[in-house]
Amino acid sequence: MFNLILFGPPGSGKGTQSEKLISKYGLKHLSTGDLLRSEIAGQTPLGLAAKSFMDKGQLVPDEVVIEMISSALDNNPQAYGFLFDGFPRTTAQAEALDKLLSQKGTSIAVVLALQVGQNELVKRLLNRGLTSGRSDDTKEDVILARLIEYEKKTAAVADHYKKYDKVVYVKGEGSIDEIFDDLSSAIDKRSRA
Ligand code: B4P
Repeated sequence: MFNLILFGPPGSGKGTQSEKLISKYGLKHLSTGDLLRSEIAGQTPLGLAAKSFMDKGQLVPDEVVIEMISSALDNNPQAYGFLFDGFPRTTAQAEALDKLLSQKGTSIAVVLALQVGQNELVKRLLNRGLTSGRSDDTKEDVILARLIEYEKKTAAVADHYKKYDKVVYVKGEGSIDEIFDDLSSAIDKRSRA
């Protein structure tokens, strides 16, 4: 199996690049943001609980997202590999993911960390908010809260994987195709290693 994490702050291009990478590398896309939004659309109890956090720009509690990922892994036994998008977002989630993968006899091959400046992130998210229908993209205070959550709780996930020499930084500003080429080269190098 080849498993990778696409990592970066909100608006760094994780969702955008994931779509292209899964089709090139035949990976199963697991986006906790998408899974949570589909629970909200289905008005499930999990979705209703998650919405109150997401609307404020806060992270959803670890146990909720870990359980969602655990089920998604169990439901895809034939996958060649997984692309994790927006997960893990805390050190506890990273430790839980490592454990779940090791129980399946596999691990994370590489963490691709997209680097984008804060002004560009805010601009992209507000711009997406014009058309996405996502309430967490329309209010600047909610966007700033998401960026603060990222610095406070998520940035440490890169430190967790640096201990195992798994993090590759990729510039996340420029054209979508240029960034995709850089991500692809990083994957090709790691999959040959
Ligand atoms: P997510 O759905 O993961 O969303 P995101 O981080 O906001 O966006 P992403 O990074 O994927 O967006 P993209 O850059 O592709 O999370 C939403 C919320 O769900 C979180 O705030 C949290 O509450 C909750 N949540 C999710 N996972 C969780 C977890 N594991 N634990 C706890 N809570 C969790 O796109 C942004 C925009 O930039 C797009 O409009 C795109 O077109 C544009 N763009 C992309 N690349 C560009 C480029 N190169 N140049 C210009 N624009 C670009």
